[in-house]
Amino acid sequence: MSRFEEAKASYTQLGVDVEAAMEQLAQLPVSLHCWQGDDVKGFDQDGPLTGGIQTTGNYPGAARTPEELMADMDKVMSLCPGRKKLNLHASYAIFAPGEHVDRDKLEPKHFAQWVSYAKERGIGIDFNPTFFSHPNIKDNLTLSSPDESVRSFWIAHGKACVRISEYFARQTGIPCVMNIWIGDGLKDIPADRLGPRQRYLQALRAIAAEPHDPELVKICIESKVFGIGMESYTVGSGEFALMAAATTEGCIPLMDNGHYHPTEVVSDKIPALLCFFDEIALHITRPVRWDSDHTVLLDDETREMAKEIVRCNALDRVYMALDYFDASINRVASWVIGLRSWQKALLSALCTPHDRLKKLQDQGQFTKLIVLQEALKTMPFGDIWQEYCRRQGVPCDFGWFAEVEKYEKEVLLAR
Ligand code: RNT
Ligand code: ZN
Repeated sequence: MSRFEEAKASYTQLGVDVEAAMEQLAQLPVSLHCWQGDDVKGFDQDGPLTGGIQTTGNYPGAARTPEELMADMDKVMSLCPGRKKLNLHASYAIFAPGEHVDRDKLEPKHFAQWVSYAKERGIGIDFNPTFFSHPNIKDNLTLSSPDESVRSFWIAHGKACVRISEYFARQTGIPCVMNIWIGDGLKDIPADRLGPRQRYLQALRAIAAEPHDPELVKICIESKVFGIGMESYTVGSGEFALMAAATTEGCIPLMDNGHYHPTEVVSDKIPALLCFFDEIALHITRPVRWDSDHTVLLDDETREMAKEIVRCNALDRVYMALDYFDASINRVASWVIGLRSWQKALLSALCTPHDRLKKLQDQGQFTKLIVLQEALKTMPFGDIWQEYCRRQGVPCDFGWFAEVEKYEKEVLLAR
């Protein structure tokens, strides 16, 4: 018997159908964030990354143009199993030579090249209005600014993005998840915590009221605990974003697992929100002590999040997107490590006998439960993963990096 056949037999004994697991995983789209390739710079402005987030590191080879970014993403997708989706930010608009429009005036045509890219590869597109890295951020505020002209500029941006999202969905035939994250906040002690939140809520509802088909455009709101330079107060806090999503028609909460206090875990929040929302969305990242956006790995919390999605039977209710940016290592490798890690976490979750484990919990057999949970940790999962990669036509864990090294030498270092 091959190693795979042997491993499969061990799983069968546990009541796990690995063939079904692999088939199911192959259908699940994971959204690949375009911003890992260029340190979240985008193409619509030359300034630095500002507005509460920061990339660290200066590894050579960052993408400078849409062509370079597209080529890098192709390399990533060729090295990762599973279905993908493209996750774009509005700042990645592609203008005709000499053309430039501000963010409140963006139109579908500015993303036509991305649509062609997605269509040629048979993938959907997710979208994000870009409320950072822009001169119209006044005192670190956008949608919550007390300045009416600032606020209306950003509301117009949000509305333009709803229209562009619907265009993506219609063109690709796949619904578009549009996520709103604003870095709005204050460095020091606030004098008014309520006003900015009321303005943000009103602005969010104005954006969500832009006419759209709710089956095609899924508007999300992402919370955060704090941002760089905004340490004392975040307008879009956890409670705010959750309640805003709950009370705004067609709005979905998005949890980024880097956006909570260090001992809070999103894995525990997933089933909590699934009690109330038909659909939820995730940004999968790796926080190290804070929202550091390290490359996603197959670590305990990554695995636990995947387990929750699977055992809540919520694979069709959770939109999964990667969100991190590491400029300290090869960016293409970072992307591949993260996407493959999440795929592994999902496959491992799909190869877990959840019914059996749940039953032990419900029967109060806690000793047996912990014994089985520990035994599962050393099951021959690697052989299942290896077979999955083989069937998907991508290299194994020991094989893919050679291709990235070659790509670095031939393409990235020539930039
Ligand atoms: C920032 C948020 C947000 C961004 C992207 C680029 O802390 O996580 O989702 O990372 O929109
Ligand atoms: Zn995020």
